[in-house]
This record gives sequence, structure tokens and C-alpha cells, in this order.
Amino acid sequence: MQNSRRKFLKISTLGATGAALTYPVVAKGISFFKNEEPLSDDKLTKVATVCEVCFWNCAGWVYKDEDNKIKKIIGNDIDPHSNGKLCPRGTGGLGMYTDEDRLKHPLIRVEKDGEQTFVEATWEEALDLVVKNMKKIDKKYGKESLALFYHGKTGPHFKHLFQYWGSDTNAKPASAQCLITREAGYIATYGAGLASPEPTDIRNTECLVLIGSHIGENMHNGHVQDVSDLIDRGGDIITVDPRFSTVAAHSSHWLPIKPSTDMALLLAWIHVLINEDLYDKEYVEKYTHGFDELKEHVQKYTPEWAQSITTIPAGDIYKTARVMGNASPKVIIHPGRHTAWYGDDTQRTRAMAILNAILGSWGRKGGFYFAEKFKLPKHPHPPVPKPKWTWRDISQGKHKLAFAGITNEIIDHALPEYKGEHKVKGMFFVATNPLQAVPDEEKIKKALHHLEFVVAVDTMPSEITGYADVVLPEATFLERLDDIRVSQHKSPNIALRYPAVEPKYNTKPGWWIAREIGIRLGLNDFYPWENFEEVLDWQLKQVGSSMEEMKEVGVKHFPRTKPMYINEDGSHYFNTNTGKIELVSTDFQEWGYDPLPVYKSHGEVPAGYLRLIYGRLPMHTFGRTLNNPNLNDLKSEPKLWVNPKNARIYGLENDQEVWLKNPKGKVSSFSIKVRITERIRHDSVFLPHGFGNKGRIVTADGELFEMSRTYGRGISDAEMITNVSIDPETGGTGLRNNFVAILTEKPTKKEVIS
Ligand SMILES: Nc1nc2c(c(=O)[nH]1)N[C@H]1C(S)=C(S)[C@@H](COP(=O)(O)OP(=O)(O)OC[C@H]3O[C@@H](n4cnc5c(=O)[nH]c(N)nc54)[C@H](O)[C@@H]3O)O[C@H]1N2
Ligand SMILES: Nc1nc2c(c(=O)[nH]1)N[C@H]1C(S)=C(S)[C@@H](COP(=O)(O)OP(=O)(O)OC[C@H]3O[C@@H](n4cnc5c(=O)[nH]c(N)nc54)[C@H](O)[C@@H]3O)O[C@H]1N2
Ligand code: SF4
Ligand SMILES: [Mo]
Repeated sequence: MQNSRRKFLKISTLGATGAALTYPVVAKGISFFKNEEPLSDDKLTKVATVCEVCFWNCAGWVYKDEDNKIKKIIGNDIDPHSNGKLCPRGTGGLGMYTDEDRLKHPLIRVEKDGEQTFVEATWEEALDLVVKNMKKIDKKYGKESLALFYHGKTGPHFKHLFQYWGSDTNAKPASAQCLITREAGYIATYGAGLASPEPTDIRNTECLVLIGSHIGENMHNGHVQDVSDLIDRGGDIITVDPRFSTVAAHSSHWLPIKPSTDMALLLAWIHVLINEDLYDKEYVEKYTHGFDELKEHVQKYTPEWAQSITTIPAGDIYKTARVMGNASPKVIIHPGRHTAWYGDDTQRTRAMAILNAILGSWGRKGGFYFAEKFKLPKHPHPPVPKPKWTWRDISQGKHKLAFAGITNEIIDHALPEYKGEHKVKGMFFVATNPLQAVPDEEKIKKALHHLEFVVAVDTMPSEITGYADVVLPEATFLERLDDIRVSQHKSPNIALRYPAVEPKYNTKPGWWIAREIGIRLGLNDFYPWENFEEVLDWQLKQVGSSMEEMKEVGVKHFPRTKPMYINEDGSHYFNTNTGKIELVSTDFQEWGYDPLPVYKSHGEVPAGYLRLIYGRLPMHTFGRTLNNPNLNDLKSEPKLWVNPKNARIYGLENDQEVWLKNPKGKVSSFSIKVRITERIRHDSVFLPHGFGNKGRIVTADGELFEMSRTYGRGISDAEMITNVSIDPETGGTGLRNNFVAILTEKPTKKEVIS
């Protein structure tokens, strides 16, 4: 095993740029003001913040000088999300504020000389127009026909506004395109989902198994630190990834699986653990339901069988299963997060959940701890009206475990061919960009074309803003107040985001925008306050704290009320039908889904094509940071990873510009440079997600809004993803059954379908 680790490290040195799970990039308080004298902290004032550069929402401090100029952002030492260290994106978060390409004032779509264009508007004009159209939709179709897509900490302000008004038609790509399948797999098995941050006890584990979870490129701050510590401690990391990811380079075992075949590996691992008596017998007996059926079910799934499917040698499957078994219960099969892959994703995450169960890691030190969340009382408001229909009517009949709205299905209901009773006629997009996040692009454009009214609340001129009738520019996280962060962790805690500076330009905080719309709709009783700070202060005072205190401390911890690990006497109750961990799912039995995970082939890569694999870059969050001047400085150019074998076939050289085409004839709008590397399998290419930005608005006065540093750079994976595999249990969308051919010549205009 030590041998193989050395080998990986050697490969990692050869493959230079990718290997960066080391921590200098996450140093404490890197300042981007390189040319200025470092200021001592006592000359600066600090303001509590919660980072919005990604959903991990680390708490930190913004330091300002006497002129109110932000000098640096650093982590809050007592914050469990960051442990006092921000990731490079958070450190560079100031760029969200300084970016001169930001949206600067409200914009309204108008028709001039028969052409559609945007004009600058006052907030009064923009908000009045929004409300006029909301009322119009209500009158024609009912309030329910106005739908909301949302993300981030701005989301709740609008979700509440919609609910107060009478619409609960909402969804977010961060659910349907991300973690809904994983949550469903865990709910079916343990009667509980995982939520965020995932309660993986990596600090105390001996063996971490990552199934396509590229921690290190995927920058879940606290967890990256935990994994770094595990590497230093010499713990085992088993990484299953068709790509030699950063963390694969630091793993004791890298299994370069044939994409889409993970289920075969998982079932074979269960087979070995059971047949070699390596599972946690006592735990299985005490806490699980259906072990005998599971044992029988996996007999046919031998490592030799799995080898023929996954291309992973049977010997490696045995070996890695034994490593896990020996570490039990201090072993974690990491649940992943973006788990919408191939359309059988709830079942794949269930197989992972089952592995954790037989290894006895759920509720065990070094496995999964029981996270605890503090209960902050809600600010009182009148009863919320009951809509005639909601997102549930759209999705839950089809998918029993759709516990949140499914973006794609809401889009389907906005298409002109939809003739049913749950029509979507207007939409708000709040801090989300469906053109990069929801498949498929052509369908979304069609829906956007037919919607009677579209509002975008954003900070940047991202793609969606160009499709809106009204663009409402939000202030960035450094300029605004949002809900208190109440997050689950080992110790229940809360954190405050307070505005460090005044909003730049003519931008406004999300809470203000939502409230102004609410007041105009006559929802005054729901907004009995003028400033959101009053709401937070009220909430905090109910629990013996206050705004004053939170401004001082930033993060506050509360005592736990329940044990962190399982009580070993077998009395632990699981919220499932049997009260046990369901290896065989009784709900799935009843609902007609496979009660035990079954291997199903997802087919082969069509001749002449390569599988499109996408993922994160450590320096960026999706497309939202690409134009951030600080982060763009660190990484502005994405590269397409191509295996040398394919480079030979296509006659490619490093840094050569190429285009992509998928089997449906869709050609990429832009080009990308090639990186030839052994780090990707020969049947696939790897494309970083979020690039290929096409957002651009020109107003009637000739004012240009575009993300000038990133416009047209690289290829958007979303653009190439036209084959969507629906997960039956949840409606989550598998995005990975997609293929591309490499074009070395610039496609003609005719070839580009846009
Ligand atoms: N093809 C493809 N699709 C994917 C994925 C993928 O890898 N590939 N990943 C999936 C996953 S895991 C997820 S979670 C989703 C995420 O998908 P999204 O929810 O769309 O992603 P975000 O980056 O959170 O949101 C992007 C938008 O928020 C705006 N924004 C940024 N900060 C603020 C702010 O403070 N206020 C406001 N009002 N707007 C702001 C940005 O300018 C941008 O328009 O995408 C999913 N879809
Ligand atoms: N820097 C940064 N960090 C982020 C984000 C970001 O935008 N930027 N986004 C955050 C969000 S919202 C999410 S949900 C997470 C997502 O992060 P994760 O859940 O960790 O990752 P994914 O994007 O699902 O997976 C990408 C990895 O899966 C591998 N892969 C592709 N196909 C297969 C396959 O068939 N089998 C296996 N085993 N592996 C495969 C890819 O090679 C790649 O390494 O990241 C979060 N962290
Ligand atoms: S992980 Fe990085 S970008 Fe995300 S919230 Fe934390 S510091 Fe910000
Ligand atoms: Mo996600």
C-alpha cells in the first residue's frame, strides 16, 4: 500500500499543476493588496461576515481602514466551517464587491423601433413594473403560476415573499441538479438526510472512500482541511475517479473506474465485506433491517464480475474492501454532494449508505457523527395563504422522494406544449443561472421565450439577466445583511453576516428588494419592520443573544443537547418504517422501486465520441467567480483534459484550440485549449464547469453589461449536455450520459446551433 502511495505521488509530481491539496493557498488572511504596506490589525476595524462565494458559507471578518476601505477578509477562528481559514475563493471574495462589471442599476426591457432593448430604470419604476406583472399573472392564471428558482442566502427572502403572496411553486438547481438524490438515498436507508456541512467525522477516521468526490478541487473548506490532516496522519484514502484528481494524487488507492459503472464496484465491495466476514456483525444485528436479503442479493456481484464492468482489477477490489473492513467502524464512504450523475443516483447513493451501515460507521467516531443544529425562533407573521397547487403537485406524484421542487419539471410546465392545469407563466430567478445549471439549454430558452414575465435578481450580468424583463441588481454579500447562518455541526452554532460597506452603485440588498415588492403587493402585515436588522435582533434576543453580541463575536456556539455518536445499547431509533437502518427499503418495496440496489448498464460511449466529464476548479465557484478580478487573476483559462491516446488520434497538441460537438449535433459556441494528460481515462475528456459565458446586455443608451474578463472563454459543459437521465425516485437529473467529439477546425456559423 505504501508502495502505491509513493507511485501516486510520483505521478502527481509529473502532472505538476493539478496537485494542490497542500494548504498554502488557504493561508490565513492573504491580502490582495500586494503593493501596499501591510497594515497592523489595530489600525483596522473588523465586521462580521459570512462568505457568499460558495454555499459553504464560512464565517469570517472583514477588515477596513479609517477610510472605510476593505483591506482583507479572513476566517473567524471559532467558525467550524472554516476553522479560521478561508479558501482562496473566500479570500478573494472582495472581488465580488470591486468588480467593475457588476450590475449597477435596475434595468427594464422595452421595445424601441420594433426592437427589444434594455433601459436604465429607477427602483420605483422597476418595482412597480414587477408588481404590475405579478398581479397580471395572478389575475389571468393564479398566483401559483409565478415560479421561483433560487440559490444562496438571497433565496429565502424571495421564497418567503412568494409564500406570503400565495405561490409555493419553487425549485433550485442546487437540489434537483445536485444533492437531492444523495439525500433521498440516505433518507431511504437511515430515515435522515445528511444536509450541510455533511457530518463526516474525517478528523477521527482511518479510511476515507471518495466516489468521484474530488475534495481539494471541490473546495468544501472545513472538509478539505480535514482531508489534508488525514493525509498528514497517513490515513487511507481510496479514490474512485476516472480522472487522476488532486485528491487521487494523495490517496493510498486510486481506482480509475470506467465512468458510469460505480454501482458494480459498490455491490462487489459489499459482496467481499459480507463473504469475508469483514462487516460489523454486532452493529448490523443491533441496528439494521434486511441483512439476509442483502447477503443473498450480492452473491452474484463478485469482484470478478465487477472487473469486467468497471475495468478495475478484481484484486484491487478485494484489497480495498479489506482496507475498509479493517478500519471499520472508523471508515467513511463519503456520500458526495453533486450526485445527479446517471439517472440511478438514489440507488447508487443507497449502495454507499448500505456500505456505511455494514461497516458500522453511521453514528460512530471516525464515521458519521450526529450533527446538531440550533433552533432560532422564526420572526412571527400572519398565517401564510394556502396555494391551490405547489411544486409538490408537479413533482411528487411522479417521484415519491422529490422532497423539493424539480427545476426541469417546472420548466416543462412553462412550455407552450404543456396543456395541463399547473401552468407556469412567469418566473423569478434569484441568484441562480439556469442556463449554466439546468439541462437542457434549448428547452430553457424556449420556456424563457414563452414566459409572460421574467425577473432576474443578480449581482452580475450572467446569462439569465439577458432573458429578463426586469433586472434587479443586488448588493454583494459584503454590502448587505442576510438571515443568521444556522448550521449543523458537532457544536450547534450561529453566525452573522453584517454589511461591511455601503452598497455600491444603485444596488440594494435582497431583503430590501423582497420587502419593497411585498409592501407594493399589500403584504404589509408580513413586513411589520423597516430594517431587516430588527428581525435578526428580535430572533437573537429570544435566545439570549443580540445583534450587539453577534457583531462582536461573529459566531456563537451553543451546548449540544444530544449525544454525538450512537448509544451502543442498540436502543437508537431510526426514522424508518422498521425503526432500523433499512438495508432493504420497505418504502421502495411499497412504491415499486428496487428495494435493494441493482446494477444497470448505462450503455457505451458511441463510436467516434468521448464521455464528457465535468467538475470544479479549486479557484472558482461555478461561473459566479470567473469575472472576479482577484480570482480571474489566479485562473482565467480553462483547459480540456485529453488523454495522449486521443491526442494522437485527433492529432492534438498541448494548448491547441478545439471545439466540441455532441451526438445531437450541438456544437460549442466557443473554443477551449487542450491539456494532454495521462490523468484522464482514454474514453473520456474533462471539462471544468462554469465557463463559456454568454451573458451580455446592451442598453438603448449603449451601456454595455458583460463579464468582460470571462465572456466567451472556454466551453460551457451545460451547453453540451442535452441528454438528461431522470432519477425515478427523486426526479434529479443525471448529467453524465453525455458525449462529445473534438473538432479541430472552427465550426461554420451554420454548424453552431445557438
Ligand atoms: N452542466 C452542469 N450543471 C450543473 C452543475 C455542473 O457541474 N454542470 N452543477 C450543479 C450543482 S452541484 C449546483 S449546486 C447548481 C448551482 O447552480 P446555480 O444555483 O445557478 O449556481 P450559483 O453559482 O449559486 O448561482 C449563479 C448565479 O448567482 C449569481 N450570484 C452570485 N452571487 C450572488 C449574490 O450575492 N446575489 C445574487 N442575487 N446573485 C448572485 C451569479 O451571478 C449567477 O448568475 O448547478 C448544477 N448544475
Ligand atoms: N472550488 C469549488 N468547489 C466547490 C464548488 C465549486 O463550484 N467550486 N461547488 C460546490 C458544490 S455546489 C458541489 S455540489 C460540490 C461538487 O463536488 P463533488 O460532489 O465532489 O464533485 P462532482 O462535481 O460530483 O464530481 C466531480 C468528480 O467526479 C468524477 N467523475 C466523473 N464521472 C464519474 C464516474 O462515473 N464515477 C466516478 N467515481 N467519478 C466520476 C470527475 O472526474 C470529478 O473528479 O462542489 C462544491 N465545491
Ligand atoms: S469554502 Fe471558500 S468560497 Fe466557500 S464559503 Fe468558505 S471561504 Fe467562501
Ligand atoms: Mo451543488
